[in-house]
Amino acid sequence: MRKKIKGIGMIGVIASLLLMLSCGPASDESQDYDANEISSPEMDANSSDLKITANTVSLYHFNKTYEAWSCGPYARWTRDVVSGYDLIVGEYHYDEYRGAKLSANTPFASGKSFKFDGIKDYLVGNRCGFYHGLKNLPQGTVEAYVNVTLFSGSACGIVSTYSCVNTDCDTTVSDAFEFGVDTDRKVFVSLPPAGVTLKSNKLLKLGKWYHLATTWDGSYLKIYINGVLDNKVATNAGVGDSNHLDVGRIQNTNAYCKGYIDEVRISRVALYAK
Ligand SMILES: [Ca+2]
Repeated sequence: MRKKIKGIGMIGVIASLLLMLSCGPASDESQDYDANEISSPEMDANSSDLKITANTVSLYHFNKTYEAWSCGPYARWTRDVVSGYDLIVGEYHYDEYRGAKLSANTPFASGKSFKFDGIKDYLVGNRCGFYHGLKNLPQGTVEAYVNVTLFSGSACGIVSTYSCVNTDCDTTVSDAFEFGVDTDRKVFVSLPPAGVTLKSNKLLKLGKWYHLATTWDGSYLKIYINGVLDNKVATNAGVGDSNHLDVGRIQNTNAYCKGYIDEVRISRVALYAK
């Protein structure tokens, strides 16, 4: 009997160790996701990072933030490991660091994600006062790991790009690109200049991690969920030039995300083609 209990104890210790190894550091909120739901070709449970390829335009691991006085207001930003097109998290003068917070809740074994509270949290492409968006991409992929926890009156904006007419950005032109999860729990992507919108067939569950990708290849705009093609629409439209890029918000509709976003990667080719 005693031996049996001891055996169970050892199994418990081993199970705990395996759990620690597989889950990484304790999260600030429970990791409510199903590992089977995350099975994209790029999923690597032993890594905190998506990969950089020759076709990667931008990649944000969201594992760290940096702070400095060096470029105008005291700012906190997160790094684009490919192009240096960093994203500003908050500027002290303006918002007292209001904004998204690093979180240990990530589908990966280590690293961090960004937690967005659904109340004006978003990251914006800006480094030392120089805003940036995306250069024209006739073909491309935008992807991220996303865990929507709640819809608080708006969709969850994952990535949007747009152009501001003046430096204060109080006048914008139509978004060039919108990618998010709508309040009906369907993934959506829009190319407003072309008048093209696509929604997923699949309904996402709240509180679960998914790998969400949208691709455009000159023939089709597509949505992939966990690496599986979900829906597509015929269009030759691509994503045009922009001078701003937001993560966690659809700019034109102020659709702030409530949930977690990790590993945003932008590529100049359509990945996941089938
Ligand atoms: Ca990460």
